[in-house]
Amino acid sequence: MARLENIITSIHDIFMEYADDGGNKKQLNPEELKNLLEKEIQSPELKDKISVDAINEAMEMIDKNRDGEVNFREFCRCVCVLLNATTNLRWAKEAREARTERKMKKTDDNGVISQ
Ligand SMILES: [Ca+2]
Ligand SMILES: [Ca+2]
Repeated sequence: MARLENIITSIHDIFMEYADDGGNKKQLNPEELKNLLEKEIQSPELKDKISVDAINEAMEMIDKNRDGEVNFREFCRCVCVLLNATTNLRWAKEAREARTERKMKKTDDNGVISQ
């Protein structure tokens, strides 16, 4: 399977796996959402974006139609927010590294030994 297809399938499978635990089998209740976020998000940067400790806060952010559960569309929106956050962090890191590299190169051109 192509990489993007693989990711799309994985997103669907993860949602269905956790949504299937209780109540509506195609929606995440707050407990199911908490379990999903705890187990499937490990990096501190992303944990900062969605607080598992304050699950009501996370629920408020994700549950756009205010029915108390997260449907697949709401979950996809949440994944997009996390994808954007990850991409922004990565690009910011690359920009910082490029600036540092340029500074070091400049210093070298002036004949100063850089550290
Ligand atoms: Ca459910
Ligand atoms: Ca909802």
